Amino acid sequence: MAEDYVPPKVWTWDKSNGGAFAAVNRPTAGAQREAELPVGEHPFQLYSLGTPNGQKVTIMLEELLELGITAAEYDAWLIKIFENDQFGSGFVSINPNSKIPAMVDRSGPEPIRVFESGAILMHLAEKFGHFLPSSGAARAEVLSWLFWQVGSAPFMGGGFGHFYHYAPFKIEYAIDRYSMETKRLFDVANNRLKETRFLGGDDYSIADMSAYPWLGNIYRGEAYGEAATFLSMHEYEAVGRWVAEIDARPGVKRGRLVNTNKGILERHSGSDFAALPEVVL
Ligand SMILES: N[C@@H](CCC(=O)N[C@@H](CS)C(=O)NCC(=O)O)C(=O)O
Repeated sequence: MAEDYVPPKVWTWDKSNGGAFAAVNRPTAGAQREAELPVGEHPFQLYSLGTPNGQKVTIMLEELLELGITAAEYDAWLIKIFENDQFGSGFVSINPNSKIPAMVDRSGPEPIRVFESGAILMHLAEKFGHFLPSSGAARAEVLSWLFWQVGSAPFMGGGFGHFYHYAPFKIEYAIDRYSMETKRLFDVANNRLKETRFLGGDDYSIADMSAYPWLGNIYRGEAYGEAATFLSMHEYEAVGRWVAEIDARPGVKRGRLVNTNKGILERHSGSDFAALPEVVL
């Protein structure tokens, strides 16, 4: 990256930029090949990968099952985004944005497609009447924190994570800009969590399920190499207290393992977790 780079009048796609996602990213949308999606026997068909955005939904589904809601049973199919599964025609038909997670709700007479992690969380929360207050200030607060997270994740992932960890060469300007924003976002969460047990208030909600995989992974040092040290995670004590509380929830423990090679690549039944050693679960 030359500091004297001058953008040309018209940008053109340089396929060989060398970045970690060079083979995946392109400036166009739509299906690149025909590929049907598999359909399992459960009411919810999830097509995903165990990234933070994917974990939001598997945590929600496992939390609902933990409450004894068997109608939330689901099949979680693996979408290998580094092998371009998200550009198959079946996947694009349920998410024209070609990103995991995407879900089909087959519990009613007609299948309903839902894409975008926040929309999926809301859909499930409203359907089952859990983890989202039904009205008033409490609902507004949960939705505010939910959309705060969905709106800010690209600055943490596509901004900080990309330029600090994945970019083929390090650009100080970009790393400074997104480190600043990521630390500011951690400070927002930390200030809130000094005052309230959960992001939405006293009760655990879809706002926590949305933010936890992102903040938790960076806080624990499980994302972007040395990012926890680089961003001085020890400064965010209230976030740490909240991460530890959520870490311990059984539904969260299971949800974090779905569609990952550390856990289970696909999930079609609660018994799929039985094969995992206790230390993992
Ligand atoms: N705003 C979306 C973001 C989803 C997203 O960025 N998914 C990533 C993985 S975490 C993905 O599928 N990337 C594949 C690609 O960009 O081609 C959401 O919250 O669901």
